Amino acid sequence: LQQKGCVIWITGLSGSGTTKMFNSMITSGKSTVACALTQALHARGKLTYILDGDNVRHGLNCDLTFKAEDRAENIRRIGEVAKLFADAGLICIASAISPYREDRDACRSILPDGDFIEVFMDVPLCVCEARDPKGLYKLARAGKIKGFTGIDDPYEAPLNSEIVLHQEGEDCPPPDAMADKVISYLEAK
Ligand code: GGZ
Repeated sequence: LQQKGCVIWITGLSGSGTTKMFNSMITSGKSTVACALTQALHARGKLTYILDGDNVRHGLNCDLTFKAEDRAENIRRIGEVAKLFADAGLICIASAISPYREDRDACRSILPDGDFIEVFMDVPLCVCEARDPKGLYKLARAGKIKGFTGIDDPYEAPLNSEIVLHQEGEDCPPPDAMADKVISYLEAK
């Protein structure tokens, strides 16, 4: 197997990748971009594994809440598992809100230089909230979900991520186009 492992870390608000097509909402958040990316990598013969915060919280991390210390532990575990996959030579795509810079940087620090590629889904809160694919922002505004990222819990935007995927309102690029941007970065490296 001739493949060098690495971790592609996708961070951003909940609903930060939802796209609107033909007047209907398609939820293509961090997870959908992760899927598009994995397909594009498979087409190039690369082995990948997706670690999705929302999914991992059903199993490995089912003991964790959304309090700051539990989010930190969620991210720490995802980071450690991602490192194991990278050690095994896979491209591990981790997708989680990962709202704290310190937690993301800790995941970066356990990997060799250059092997942690941070992808920031840079979407304004108002856009995510307007899209609200799962109705969670509405519930958070109504006080039915406490400590929701962006509403009454912080999101610390990356300062130096390797890749920034911008999306604004109607101009949201489809997940494939976003995946292509990541692929171009990897090829250039
Ligand atoms: C943020 C929450 C919360 C709170 C439930 N805050 O968009 P989604 O719905 O499908 O994905 C979100 C997911 C976030 O899990 P992560 O493991 O990525 O979070 S973190 O990295 O901060 O640990 C969202 C849903 O869970 N969700 N409650 N309070 N998102």
